[in-house]
Amino acid sequence: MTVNIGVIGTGMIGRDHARRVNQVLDGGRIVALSDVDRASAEAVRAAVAPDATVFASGQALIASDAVDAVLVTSWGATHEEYVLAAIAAGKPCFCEKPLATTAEGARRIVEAEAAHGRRLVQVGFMRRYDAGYVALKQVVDSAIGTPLMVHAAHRNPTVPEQYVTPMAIHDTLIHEIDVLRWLLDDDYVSARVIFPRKTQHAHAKVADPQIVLLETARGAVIDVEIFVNCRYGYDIQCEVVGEEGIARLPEPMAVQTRRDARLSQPILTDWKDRFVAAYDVELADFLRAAAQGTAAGPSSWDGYVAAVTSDACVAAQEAPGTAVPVTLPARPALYA
Ligand code: NAD
Ligand code: ISE
Repeated sequence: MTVNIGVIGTGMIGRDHARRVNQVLDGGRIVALSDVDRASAEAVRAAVAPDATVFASGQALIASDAVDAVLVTSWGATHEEYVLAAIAAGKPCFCEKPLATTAEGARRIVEAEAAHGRRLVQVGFMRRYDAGYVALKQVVDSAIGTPLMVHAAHRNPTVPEQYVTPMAIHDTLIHEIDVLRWLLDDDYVSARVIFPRKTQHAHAKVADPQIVLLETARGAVIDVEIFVNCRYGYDIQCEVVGEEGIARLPEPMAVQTRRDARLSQPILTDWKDRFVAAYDVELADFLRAAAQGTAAGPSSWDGYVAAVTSDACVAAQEAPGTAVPVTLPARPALYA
């Protein structure tokens, strides 16, 4: 079966996902596009989806009988209304991170989906589909004993002017918040933030770097360095320290060169390249489940937990060094 897909938000990642559905993956085709900037949707139609209709609004796209399933790739603050509309229409919906920009918003989505009684939402936490993280999880689950600590880093070469201090959590750390919880199969109980000396390369509105300390229900302690003006590349690091050994996320494949008395290896600079294969696998999973009228992979509940944890981390930014509790209600049966 071919799933007819509508894309809401045709910026950087919406365009890339539209390309992926039409040119890389089997099982789906882009039939509808919408963006508040209509010219952007028209440009994506011309570039990668010539058969698509451009809709004047995301709501009209979701309501269209031509659309079986929806990709929400607009700005984070607009995700909630589109995901709720997709659930109300009973259509599978892939939503880029964050599921919602507030925990209450994410909670409303969880409640709507739970009331619907069947999973319809997949959140775009693509790292769970990355071959390196999947391999790391197999080792963590079987070969290094009880996990005690995680040392992680999320480094971007640079960020735009509109990137402000809380975005280090909502926009950037949110990937670690999800993937480390999945990796350890554990939940968070508290968050702390420490600000080292600020890099001269960060603009005025972002404190950079930051260190976030997360404590889990089973007592593991995680430190994540977020450094979004590191200059040298896009670099994701993760090391799990267990009772019996240590496991490390593999580096992306790269050719080593020996020349002029140097051993060297390139480092990626763009997040799109670092997780390109994972984006393919996550969307393939979405298309497979959508063909059955449902959703798989990271759920609304995972999006909600990430939102609650993000809020605690932002509160912790405001009181550096203080442990802020992460408190979750009981998990609805749909997400057991
Ligand atoms: P972008 O600014 O390039 O594109 C967003 C698009 O949404 C723009 O074209 C904008 O006009 C449109 N838009 C804004 N409000 C809208 C609305 N109400 N209805 C319809 N369209 C609207 O941003 P981006 O980098 O593509 O990011 C989009 C989303 O994807 C964000 O939530 C971001 O966090 C997420 N993202 C995820 C990853 C990942 O690694 N998983 C990477 C990048 C971005
Ligand atoms: C961006 O939105 C992403 O999701 C990238 O994966 C992340 O590395 C980057 O920091 C975010 O800005």
